[in-house]
Amino acid sequence: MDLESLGWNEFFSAHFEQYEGEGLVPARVAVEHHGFYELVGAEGRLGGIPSGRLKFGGEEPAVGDWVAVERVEGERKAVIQAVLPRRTKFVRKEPWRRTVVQIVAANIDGVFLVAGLDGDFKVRRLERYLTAAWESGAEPVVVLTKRDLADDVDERVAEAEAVAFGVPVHAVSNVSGEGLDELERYLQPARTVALLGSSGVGKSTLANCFLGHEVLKTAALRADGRGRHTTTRRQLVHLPGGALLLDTPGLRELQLWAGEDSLEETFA
Ligand SMILES: Nc1nc2c(ncn2[C@@H]2O[C@H](COP(=O)(O)OP(=O)(O)OP(=O)(O)O)[C@@H](O)[C@H]2O)c(=O)[nH]1
Ligand SMILES: [Mg+2]
Repeated sequence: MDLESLGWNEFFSAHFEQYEGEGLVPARVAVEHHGFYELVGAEGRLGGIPSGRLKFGGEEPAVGDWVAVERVEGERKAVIQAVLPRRTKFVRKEPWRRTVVQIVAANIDGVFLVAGLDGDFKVRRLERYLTAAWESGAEPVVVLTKRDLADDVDERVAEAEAVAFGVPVHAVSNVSGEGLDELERYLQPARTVALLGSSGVGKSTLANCFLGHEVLKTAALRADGRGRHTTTRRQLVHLPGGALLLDTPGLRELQLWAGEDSLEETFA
């Protein structure tokens, strides 16, 4: 697989030069799960283990990152020696640790801010996602799913547009397929788009629609409100058309804006 089709470009190759002499090769982080990494590179998939240097004091790899790795001979494994600088990043704040931010998605060109039109649609929440998306450096697009379940689609789209300040808003159905063709323009070959939004809004279902079959696990929320977070790990998938989608577990909105204003609310 050529690296360009995975999003590699001059920015990363310039930063990689210093590692070439050390015999390292570049790879992209496709999956992260409790400290375990799956990487994709010129030679396909590899399991990734962070080096001691990286674990203690180095930058922690995030999904979407480009890393410099040392191949383990005879095995489909590699030791991650360094994380290349990020072009863009979508971060989440840990509400209980003000100084710690977690990288939700790295090196993304676009962000689909996904919200469902099935009754739980809140414009305020969308505003917070938009703020976080602007900070990421990636181009945001608002995707309102489950249009098949809503009877006031135009009204909801207008409400979203009113807070989106020129960010495109699309209403789609992952069930009937209506509106999905409008999203194709953002899914260009080698372009990485992250799916972000609350649990149950249909992020993984949307990804499966573009993958053409059920690759990612999806599930309805249980009636008692439990059983949320069907997706438990961040994952980069390559679409047949050449774009890369980064699926994420649902975010709790608090984690998007736990900064000064949340403190103000706490101490008001
Ligand atoms: N009617 C309807 N149902 C949808 C649509 N999109 C997704 N769903 C359903 O919504 C439920 C949740 O979808 P998921 O794709 O698992 O949601 P998710 O955003 O990935 O959720 P997490 O992984 O928990 O963050 C599933 O039962 C889907 O079948 C849609 O456009 N219309
Ligand atoms: Mg999911």
